[in-house]
Amino acid sequence: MTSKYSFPNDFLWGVATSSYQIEGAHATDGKGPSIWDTFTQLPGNIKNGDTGNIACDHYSRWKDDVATMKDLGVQAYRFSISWPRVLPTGNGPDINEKGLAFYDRLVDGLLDANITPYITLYHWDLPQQIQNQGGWPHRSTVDLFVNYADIVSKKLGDRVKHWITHNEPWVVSTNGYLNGHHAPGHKSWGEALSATHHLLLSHGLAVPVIRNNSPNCEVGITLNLCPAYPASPSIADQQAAQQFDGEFNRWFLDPLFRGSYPEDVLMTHLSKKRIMSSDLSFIQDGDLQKISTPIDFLGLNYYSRAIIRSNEILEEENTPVEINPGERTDNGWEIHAESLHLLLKRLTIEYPIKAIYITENGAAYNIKPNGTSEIHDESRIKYIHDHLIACYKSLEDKVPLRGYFVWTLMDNFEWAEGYGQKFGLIHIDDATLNRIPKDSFHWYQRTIANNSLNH
Ligand code: IFM
Repeated sequence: MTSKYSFPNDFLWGVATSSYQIEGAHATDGKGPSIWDTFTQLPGNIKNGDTGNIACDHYSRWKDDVATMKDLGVQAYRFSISWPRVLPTGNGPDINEKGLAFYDRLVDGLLDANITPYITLYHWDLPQQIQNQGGWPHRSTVDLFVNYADIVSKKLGDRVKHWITHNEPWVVSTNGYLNGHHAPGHKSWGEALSATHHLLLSHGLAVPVIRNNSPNCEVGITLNLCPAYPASPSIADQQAAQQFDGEFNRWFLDPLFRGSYPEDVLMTHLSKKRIMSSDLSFIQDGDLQKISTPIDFLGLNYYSRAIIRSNEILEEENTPVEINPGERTDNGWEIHAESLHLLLKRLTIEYPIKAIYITENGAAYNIKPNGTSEIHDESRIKYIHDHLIACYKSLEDKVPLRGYFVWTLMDNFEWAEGYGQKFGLIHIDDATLNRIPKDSFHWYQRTIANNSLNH
């Protein structure tokens, strides 16, 4: 029987994780400290004082986790490399061979299980020593990242053919250097803007290095994008939504795919005196050309949209204020699957993007086992189902969407929220760290097996 929602035969089904969120083993086998090891030790930074010291203990249990993914039926697994596990001080040539060997074994284990590895090089765990030297706001970090990308892609590039340079540079710069919610916890517009630029530059410079080390590979970058809609048709609300879109989305898309920063956003930064024009000297001649080196795909992390109202009356300036009208997941993010469809169409129309993967999509629902070994997370199933319909409609509209990765395989360390927000298809028992697949795991398993949504 043909289902109404049958996906193309080559559509890729996957799950995604990241190193600090699942590995644990924070000081094992020669790993150096990352900014998250430091940040989580400071009281008040993370809910309940949680840390990633043990996390899901994936470092020891990876073989079981790969077997579970094989059982799930995913064709691809997106995971990240911990930079300080490979280079304890962040810099070559002091390679921690034991750390690199862990990823070598993991890649082989995945390939043996017929699961294609998608590697993210940077998912936020910067070596602490690099932060001590200035971190992402400092230009020297660019070369250090390229050196790290070179080392990893040289080692794994014979077998790994899908590379993502960075995960969500907006989060790195905004939460890490502007509002201080994430490591390293700084609060400075100047730092946030230069961090963004250096993240993007390091991406552009790493692309040819990875291609050289990994013949016939695909390289891309993952952005978290958030479509913005005005709360009313008023000019003020429309301008506020455009400003939000500029700072959240176009500030990353334009340099990557057009080789320029959006003029309106630059003007806003200057007119609001967030930065002086002389401070923009971190943008050097030739940088934007390097940043816009053509890539093979865009990774899109989509969770929610934003409804934007201007607060011009209150503060006599047009500043976007995000409001959140609809149904929400347990961490307060509005559920709006249709916006994913519209976003995918917009990306294809406005930017020369060859291919897109949804590298993350999923929902926080903090549903616990009900005394049995079952976890009935219908709400997560509905969330993923509805977003897959958005993917399906996008494919019908000829969006070059190649695959979909659920965030995330198992409940894990959700950054400043600690272990309280649960996005996993698998529950982790707090005391034993035993894995218990949720109903959503079994539902996704059937979806993959049928390559369709009707079952
Ligand atoms: O857990 C994070 C992930 O590390 C990056 N994208 C969003 C997820 C949910 O907050």
